[in-house]
Amino acid sequence: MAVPAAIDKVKIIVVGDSGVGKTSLVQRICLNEASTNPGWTIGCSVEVKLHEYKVGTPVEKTFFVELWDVGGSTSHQNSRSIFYNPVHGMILVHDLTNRKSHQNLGKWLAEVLNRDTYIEPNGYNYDPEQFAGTQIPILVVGTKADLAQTLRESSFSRSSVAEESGADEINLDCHQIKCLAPGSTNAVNLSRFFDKVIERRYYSREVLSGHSTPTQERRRFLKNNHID
Ligand SMILES: Nc1nc2c(ncn2[C@@H]2O[C@H](COP(=O)(O)OP(=O)(O)O)[C@@H](O)[C@H]2O)c(=O)[nH]1
Ligand SMILES: [Mg+2]
Repeated sequence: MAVPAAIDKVKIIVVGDSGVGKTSLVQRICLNEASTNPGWTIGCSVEVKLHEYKVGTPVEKTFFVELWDVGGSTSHQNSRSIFYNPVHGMILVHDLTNRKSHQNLGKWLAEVLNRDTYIEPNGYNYDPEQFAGTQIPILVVGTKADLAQTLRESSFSRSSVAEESGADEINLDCHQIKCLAPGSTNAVNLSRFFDKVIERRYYSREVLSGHSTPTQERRRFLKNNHID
C-alpha cells in the first residue's frame, strides 16, 4: 500500500472544568487506555489519532486528528487562548455527576469562540443566540456515566448547550474499555464528528475558495446570525 507523502491534519480543542475527565477521554480516544490517575494537566498536552475520513466510501482518506487537552484551571485562563488558534473542532467535556461542570460549558464555548478578542477574566458573556449554529463543529461529551447511573443524577437528556450550539453529544465512562468499541453508537458518533471537522476544514466551499482567518470566520458567523 502506498504511504501518503504527507497526511493532512485537523486540530480539535478539548475543554471543560478541571477534573471532568478531559485527559482520561483523550487517552481513551487516542491510546484506548485511561489511567485511573492521569495527573494534573499543566498548560496543554496533545495526543494524535489517525482517522479514516468517510471510511468505506470512495472518498475515504487518512487524516491526523490532534486532540489538544487544555488544562482547565482558572489560573491559566489568560494564557490558554494561545492554544485556540487555529481550531477546527471543539470537544466540550462535562462530568455527568457535576451539574456545575455542565453549566460552565457555555463559558468554555465562549472562551474558545472569542479567542481573538480580549475579554476580562470571568467576563465571558455566553449568549446562546450568538453561538447558535457556530461554524466550528462541536461535540459535547458527558463523562462518568458509570457514577451517574449509580447516583441516579444523570438526566441523559440532550444538554442545553448541545441544543443551542447544534452540537452532537455522547455520554460515556472513560474507564470502560468498551466505551468506544468499534461499531458502538459512541464510536460511530465520534467518528462522524471527526468527519464533520475534516469536511469543514478541507472540503467546504469557503475553504476551497481560500483560507479564512478567525476574525473573518467570526465576522461571517455574526453576519449569518444577524448580529452586528
Ligand atoms: N468513574 C469514572 N471516573 C472518571 C471518568 N473519567 C475520568 N475519571 C476520573 O476523574 C478524575 C479526573 O480525570 P482527568 O482525566 O484528570 O480530568 P481532567 O482534569 O478534565 O483532565 C480522575 O481520577 C479520573 O480517573 C469516568 O468516566 N468514570
Ligand atoms: Mg487533565
